[in-house]
Amino acid sequence: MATVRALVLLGVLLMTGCASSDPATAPSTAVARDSDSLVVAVRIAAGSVSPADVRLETRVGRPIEIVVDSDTDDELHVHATPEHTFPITPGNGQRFRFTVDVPGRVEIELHYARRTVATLLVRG
Ligand SMILES: [Cu+2]
Repeated sequence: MATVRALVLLGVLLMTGCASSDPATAPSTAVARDSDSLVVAVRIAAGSVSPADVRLETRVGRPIEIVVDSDTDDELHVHATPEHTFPITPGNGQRFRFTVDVPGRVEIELHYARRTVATLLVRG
């Protein structure tokens, strides 16, 4: 755990998000894992967003799938190397899949809502 904590601190020092977000500590129930990929369910409804900066751990090369239900347009931004930007439109079950190639801390943001939905700690 000391290594993990050091990585998180390093990430905080080295990386800055491009949108501010409210810090949140409550774990989300909107996250499920299947056998080979990390699935994060995101919901945008009536101006509110969930989850609120849920912290998840994964590893380099493991597929990550964001499943979005939304009632509005937005832009999903994955602060990874390389970064990914996905357009969100109104509708349910929008799936965006990517992998992260570089270990570190990866924020997943909604730019229009100006919220961080998840922060991934990606291990090598
Ligand atoms: Cu961003």
